[in-house]
Amino acid sequence: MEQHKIDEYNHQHQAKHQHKFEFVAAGVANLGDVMQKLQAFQIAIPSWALGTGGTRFGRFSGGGEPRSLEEKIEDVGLIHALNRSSNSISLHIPWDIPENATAIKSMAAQFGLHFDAVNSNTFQDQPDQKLSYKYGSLHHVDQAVRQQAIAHNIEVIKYGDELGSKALSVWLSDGSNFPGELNFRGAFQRTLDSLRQIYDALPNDWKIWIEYKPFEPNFYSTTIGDWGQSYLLASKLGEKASTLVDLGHHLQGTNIEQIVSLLLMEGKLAGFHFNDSKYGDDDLTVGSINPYQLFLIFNELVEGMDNVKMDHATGIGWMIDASHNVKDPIEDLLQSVEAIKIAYAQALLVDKEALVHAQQQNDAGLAQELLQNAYRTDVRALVAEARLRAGGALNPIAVFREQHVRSNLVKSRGQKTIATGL
Ligand SMILES: [Mn+2]
Repeated sequence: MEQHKIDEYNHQHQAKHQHKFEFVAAGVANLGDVMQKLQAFQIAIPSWALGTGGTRFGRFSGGGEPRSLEEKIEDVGLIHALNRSSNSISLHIPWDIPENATAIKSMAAQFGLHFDAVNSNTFQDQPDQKLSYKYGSLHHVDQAVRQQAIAHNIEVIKYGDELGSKALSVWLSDGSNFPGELNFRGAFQRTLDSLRQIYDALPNDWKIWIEYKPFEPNFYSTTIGDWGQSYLLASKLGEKASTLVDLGHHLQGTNIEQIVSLLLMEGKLAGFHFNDSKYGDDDLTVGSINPYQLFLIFNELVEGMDNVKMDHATGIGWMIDASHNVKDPIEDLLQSVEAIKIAYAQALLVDKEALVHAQQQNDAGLAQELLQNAYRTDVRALVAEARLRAGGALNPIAVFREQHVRSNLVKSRGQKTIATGL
C-alpha cells in the first residue's frame, strides 16, 4: 500500500473528519493524553488469522490467502500501514517456522513490524511426529510423550529468540472426554512438572503465558480449564509465568472484567487474546457481539494499570485470536483492531474521580451513569485522528476496498490458496 494513496484518501475526507473530531474533542478534558495513548496502543496480529478459518464441517477459502510466512508478513504490513496500530506479528510453530530468521526479521522490519509472543502447538499431531498427542501432551501419563511436548516448546522458544520475541504462549488442549478417564491431581502435577522444565529453558528476559479454556476439544475436563488453574500454575512456576486471558475461553455469563481486575492486582495478567463470542469459543470479530463487555474489560484494565502505574501499551501483551469463516481476513482484523481501540478510548474517558466518589457513597445509579456516559460517547473520530497523526488511513477498510487490494491479491497469489496451518 503506497503512502500517497492513503494520503489522497485522507485529504478527500479531511474536512468531514475534522468537523466530527472537533465535536467530540471539545468534551474530552485530557485530550492530549488520550491522543498520545491511542497512538501508542498496538495490537499484535496472529499469523494464523490471515487466512480463512473453517469449522469441523468445512472451510471456504476467500482467495488470495498468504501462501507463506513472507506473504503473511506482507499482509500484516498492509494492516499496519492502514491502521498504524498493528506493529507486531505473533507466530505459530510449526505452522510458520522461520527458515531464515535474519531474513524474516529484516523483512518484517521493512514494514515496521516486530515479533510478539510465539505460540507452541501440542494440540495436533504433525506428520513427522513420533508420539501422538491424542491423550494430551504436557499432562500425558507417558513420560516419553511429555518429553516430546517439552522439547517442542523449548524449540519454539529458540525460534522466537532468533526473531526477537520475548514470550512463549502456551495453550494446551489436554483434558478428558469422560468422567473417570483422568486423575485430575495427577494431570495437574504432571502439567506443572512439564511446565517447570520449559520455564527453566526460558531466556532471562522471557516470559511464559499460560492460557486456559473450559472445554473443547475435550468435553468433560480441561487440565488448565479456568483462570484459577492457570493462576495456580503460574504462581508455582515463578515470576516469569502469568495468565493469558482469551475472551472466548469462558463459559457464558462469566464476569471476565472481574478476573482481569484481580489478575492485574496480583501482577499475574500476561495479556489478551481478543475475540468475541455468543455461545462458546466462537472466535468472532472483536466487538461484534458484546462491545459493552469489551468496554467494561478495558475500564478495569485502565483502572488497574493506572493503579500500579503500568504503561498501557507495553505493560501486558495485546493480541487478536480470531477466525474468519465468511469475511475477508484483512477486513475482519481491521474491524477487530478498531473495536479494541474504540473500547480503550471509551475507557480513557471514564471520569475516574467521580466514579471513586460514587463507589464510596454506594451510589449505584451514578456509577452506571458515569460508565455509560463514556461508553455512549462516539469516539470513532478520536481513534481516526490518532491514526491520521500516525500516518494511517482515516478509514482503513474504505481504502482497502477502494484500492481493490483483495482482487489484486487473488490475481498475484491465486484463487485457491490455503494459508499454512489452515
Ligand atoms: Mn487464544
